[in-house]
Amino acid sequence: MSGAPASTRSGLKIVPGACPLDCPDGCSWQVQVENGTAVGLRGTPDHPYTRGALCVKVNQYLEHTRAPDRLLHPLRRTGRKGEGRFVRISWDDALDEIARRLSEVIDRYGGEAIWPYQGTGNLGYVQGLQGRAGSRLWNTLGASRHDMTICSIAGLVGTEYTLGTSRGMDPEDLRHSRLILLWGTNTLTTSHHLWKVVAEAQRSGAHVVAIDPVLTRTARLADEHVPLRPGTDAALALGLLHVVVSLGAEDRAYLAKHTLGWPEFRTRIEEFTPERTARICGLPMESVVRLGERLAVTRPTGMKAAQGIQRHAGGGMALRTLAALPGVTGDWKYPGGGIAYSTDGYFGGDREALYRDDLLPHPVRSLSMTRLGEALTTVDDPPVKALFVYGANPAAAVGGQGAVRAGLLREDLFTVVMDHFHTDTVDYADIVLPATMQPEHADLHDGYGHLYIAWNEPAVEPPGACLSTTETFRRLAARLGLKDPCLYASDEELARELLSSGHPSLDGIDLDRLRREGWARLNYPSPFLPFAEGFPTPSGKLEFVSATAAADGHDPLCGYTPPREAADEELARRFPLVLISSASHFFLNTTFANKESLIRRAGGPTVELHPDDAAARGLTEGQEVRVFNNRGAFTAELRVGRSVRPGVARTTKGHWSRLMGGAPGVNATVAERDADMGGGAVYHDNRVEVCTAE
Ligand SMILES: Nc1nc2c(c(=O)[nH]1)N[C@H]1C(S)=C(S)[C@@H](COP(=O)(O)OP(=O)(O)OC[C@H]3O[C@@H](n4cnc5c(=O)[nH]c(N)nc54)[C@H](O)[C@@H]3O)O[C@H]1N2
Ligand SMILES: Nc1nc2c(c(=O)[nH]1)N[C@H]1C(S)=C(S)[C@@H](COP(=O)(O)OP(=O)(O)OC[C@H]3O[C@@H](n4cnc5c(=O)[nH]c(N)nc54)[C@H](O)[C@@H]3O)O[C@H]1N2
Ligand code: SF4
Ligand SMILES: [Mo]
Repeated sequence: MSGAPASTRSGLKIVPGACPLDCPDGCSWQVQVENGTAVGLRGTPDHPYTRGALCVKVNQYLEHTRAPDRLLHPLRRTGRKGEGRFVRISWDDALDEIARRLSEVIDRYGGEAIWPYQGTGNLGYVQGLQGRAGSRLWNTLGASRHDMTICSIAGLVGTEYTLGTSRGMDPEDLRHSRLILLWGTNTLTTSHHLWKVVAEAQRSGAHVVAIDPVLTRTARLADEHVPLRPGTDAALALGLLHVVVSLGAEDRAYLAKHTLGWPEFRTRIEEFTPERTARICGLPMESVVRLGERLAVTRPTGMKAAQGIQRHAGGGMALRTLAALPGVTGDWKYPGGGIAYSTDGYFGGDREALYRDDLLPHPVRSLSMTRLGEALTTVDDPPVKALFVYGANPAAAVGGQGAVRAGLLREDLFTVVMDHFHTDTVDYADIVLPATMQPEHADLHDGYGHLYIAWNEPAVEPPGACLSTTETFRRLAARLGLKDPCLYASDEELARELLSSGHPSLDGIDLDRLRREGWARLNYPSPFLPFAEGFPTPSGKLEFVSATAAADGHDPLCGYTPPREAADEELARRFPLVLISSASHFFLNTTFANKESLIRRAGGPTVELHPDDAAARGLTEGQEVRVFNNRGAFTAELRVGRSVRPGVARTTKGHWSRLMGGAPGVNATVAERDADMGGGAVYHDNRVEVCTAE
């Protein structure tokens, strides 16, 4: 197996690993090591999903690990908060100070005054987010819980009401689909390995539709682009079902046997006539009817949605209703039918064994990742007094940037930031800790867009004084005088505990095999019908009507919840444009936005307007513009083009303020407000106006 560590010529070793980044593709990779130095990196050739290719962002990852601006030593702040001036200190000094400050906070305010703020920089089960690295220590201290609301939660909660789980199709089964609906996901940019599957289906005759307010790279390669108004996807789904039902094409046998609440849902569908749907979505009526007719006759229809679509006030309901659509057409019974949102959870590892929530001395509060500014500036019971940021860059990535920065500026807030680079957030740290990068530590990964897991074997020694996340927390536990042996588990022990769940998805997979082979497909059939044995809902059926949703305060019935700002006509008079800030092709969130070669390709911040919107403001291509609303503003270079529909503006996430002379970024305009479900973020439900920059 080529994943196995092997010597290909004297002194050259191939070490199996995996990309740690927040990307559904979860690539398996191989590091070539010669004389202790990593000399090459490639996607694992025989991995069925990675297929030997990484991506434009990660192809030069080794170069990034050796970047001259990499953090190599602990630092202590010398200037005022936010100035970003530091002096080098030893690990002993750093750990002494952190242990002392955390102990003081606990004595005076209690453990909940500590907020372990973990982001998506590394998704690993050992070093990263999936395993909540550090959780055992934070639980022992009784720290506040970190509620991971920034990314996909609204859609996870929404799909779960309908299906009883947020897991759906194996995305690889889209190769069997005859009609593919890509709902608000820019596959070629955000999960390009899936495009190979889609393209395979397209070559064998499948019709591919991109449903996106923006003509993305993906939409250009699709057979059809449906540029609906932001936040109106559930209305479109209901309108398409209206056409299906008018043609009598609903799968009555499936509906009778496998669904709950069809009569009520049918009544709701009947409200969404093509005329009304077209009006809500801002589409020609014919395009609703035509797509509805295609959906009525094409089995299997496979749908892929990702996170972009659910960053609106009604984002949870959107996914809840999309997951219901294949219940009407009966698509859930065919390979290649249904919806894939996230495969998170198919890996049946024992996460609880890593988290050890039983160590909590008492129940603690949760603090929402996307409400950072509010929490730092208003929460008082107790106030947040210590913030430990790792794998995250909230000063750039979180909405309400003004409040976030005001909070981070608090002189009485003790902030530790552990990272690879001097990010916007590092500017606000009291202590900075240098973390290892992926070839330098052990980890275990799954992917949220496929059904494989991978082992990442350390390939080289860390540079400078960098330490892994796990080692940092082990040393901090010792400094705090904590005794519980579980705080000192080695990386290998953690991985073995995770893999010892006895879950059927892991039959035949253990650490020794992963080490040998690099990766494994979880034990699910292919093709895979996830609901062949019924749905894991309370009724055992797909629930158009959900008592669980009703108990949580939502409409019992799947439907359409309009976006908040995007649908606010009063607000539209002041801020006529809905701003979408989607993924950049060259950065991953804010990761890589300091990498010279990628900045060169991405350029600075841009905002794209439709020619009519630009002309109405007397704006022209290439000029510097100010994008603003009542929350904040940022400057960007104007692009004028027909990739956006009138009334929509598009920019990308990721740019760092500190590399733009301290200028605010797009998140200065984004609200700190929750979506309808799970407290999700609302990045794309954001009204702005654009004018000439002063
Ligand atoms: N290159 C690159 N890859 C990435 C990332 C990155 O930053 N860069 N980020 C990673 C992360 S963290 C995530 S969560 C995923 C996200 O993966 P995606 O969800 O695919 O990415 P986004 O760009 O956030 O949004 C996708 C599309 O949704 C559209 N959109 C916005 N609002 C709506 C709407 O209301 N309805 C519809 N139908 N479409 C809408 C946007 O125009 C955009 O083209 O990608 C991951 N992959
Ligand atoms: N306007 C707008 N903003 C958005 C979005 C949007 O669509 N629009 N998308 C949102 C989404 S989907 C997400 S997921 C969030 C992401 O927001 P964050 O979770 O804050 O992720 P990043 O901005 O990529 O920052 C991750 C940091 O972790 C560091 N890091 C990587 N690996 C490690 C490690 O092993 N240890 C340590 N200590 N550090 C590490 C990286 O260097 C980087 O600085 O951004 C959100 N922000
Ligand atoms: S960012 Fe995504 S596509 Fe690129 S190497 Fe990592 S997992 Fe693969
Ligand atoms: Mo994300």
